[in-house]
Amino acid sequence: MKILNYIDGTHFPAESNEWLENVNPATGSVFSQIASSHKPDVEKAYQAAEKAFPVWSGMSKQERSEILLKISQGITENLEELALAESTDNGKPLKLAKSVDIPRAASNMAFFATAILHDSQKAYEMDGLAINYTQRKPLGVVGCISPWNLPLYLFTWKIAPALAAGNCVVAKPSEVTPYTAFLFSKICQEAGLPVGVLNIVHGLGPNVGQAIVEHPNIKAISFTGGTKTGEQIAKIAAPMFKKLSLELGGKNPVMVFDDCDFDQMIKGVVRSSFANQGQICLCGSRIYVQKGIYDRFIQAFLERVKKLKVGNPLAEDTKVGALVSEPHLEKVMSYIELAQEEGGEILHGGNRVYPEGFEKGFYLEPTVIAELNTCDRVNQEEIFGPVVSIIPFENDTDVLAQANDTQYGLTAVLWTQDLTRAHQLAHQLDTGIVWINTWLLRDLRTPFGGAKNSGVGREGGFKALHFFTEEKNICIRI
Ligand code: TXE
Repeated sequence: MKILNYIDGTHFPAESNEWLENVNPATGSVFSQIASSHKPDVEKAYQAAEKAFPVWSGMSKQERSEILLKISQGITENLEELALAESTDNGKPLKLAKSVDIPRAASNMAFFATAILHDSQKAYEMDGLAINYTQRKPLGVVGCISPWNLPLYLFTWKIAPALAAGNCVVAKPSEVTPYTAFLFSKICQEAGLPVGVLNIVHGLGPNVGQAIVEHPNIKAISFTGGTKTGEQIAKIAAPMFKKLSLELGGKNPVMVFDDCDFDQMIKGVVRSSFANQGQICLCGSRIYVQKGIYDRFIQAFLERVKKLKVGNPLAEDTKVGALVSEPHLEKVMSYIELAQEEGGEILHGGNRVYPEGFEKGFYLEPTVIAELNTCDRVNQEEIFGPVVSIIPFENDTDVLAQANDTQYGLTAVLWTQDLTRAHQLAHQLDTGIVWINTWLLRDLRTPFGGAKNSGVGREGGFKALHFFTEEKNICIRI
């Protein structure tokens, strides 16, 4: 199979006719070829987007909304095929792709398709002297760059608000997981999205991603990925005064207090540790447990973790699939080695798994480490795999200081029945999101993003729509 670019409503190989191999992480074998594009392909995509802009931005919101809703419906109708593609490309359990990734991609499209109909602007009256109102215009051509962990979910999370607001898009999915974006382009065609409105260019980050960021007429960049890549993007985009929305890494603390609902908490912490093989920027990788329940926690947590079945992502009972690629597996395993060098004790896991019939896949046991301190590298750097570290704590002050002690500030999770404590800590945590007695419960209207080195700006709700617009104040003398 060949994964082609989608430019000006047509599928093309890269101009250079170069290809990248696409590997199925579950089997370790190549299953498709990806167009390996470069600057000229990005330029072609930009030209198509620029040409389409007057038509798309000139349509009524209602017309745009109807097309985006058709795309959402197309995703739902093709759920089985998209879920299988996502699992094959990424290694995630098929069940997860079916229940989370693909339905969420459909919701992203539907959410912004309808949000655009309900947006409104403020007016500012000046004591009978004048009235100001605000006009919001689409920016023009914008760039969306997405990662491999939640491929279609995050791809649509960016392009849906960009398109709804009236922009045309040059988008680049991760070269590691381009399959669902390719299928998505066909859904857009069938839904009647005018040609050139969305252009998808496949290829490597430093070739395609960088060409999008460097393009002088691409007015805004919405990026989700690693913090280092975010830094490079910011360096290029800043002198051109581009708008930037950056969703970057995390090293999220989970705080478990003596007074929590123990059963709910254990289920929740297993999920926040190992969902999607721990490859979600929102996963909790530092688990702080209050001393009074530390031993009970370790016993109950390990009991559950040992039951998580690792293996073939397509099997019904698989809970932990394959990691996304061999280099990524190696990166994650290097942190397990580092943990031991730093004095950590592996309570469970730590080894590569070779399931029968899938020996060449990239599987790793869910890994639980103890005896490390917050300042150790394993507790400071993003591992982005099924690896968690458990650290005991005394009291609220102690845990708050440790939770905030990293360069990251994406999410934090509190497990406690004490509402006062929950509010007090939630207010003092330096993160963009705090979940209390839950994890990854998402309302698409809420601001989504990180503090500190976890990002710049917020996605979600009207904020995401507004990011893709230019605001104009219009003042009328009465
Ligand atoms: O991400 P990259 P990688 C973290 C995670 C992971 C690390 C590296 O810790 O181990 O980042 O992963 C494109 N200009 N996250 O290297 O490279 C790239 O092609 C423009 C956290 O896979 O940041 C892809 O489409 N674009 C994370 C996208 O950027 C460039 C999700 C993200 O890939 C580029 C993924 C460049 N110079 C990884 N270089 C999260 N926040 O959820 C690469 N890209």
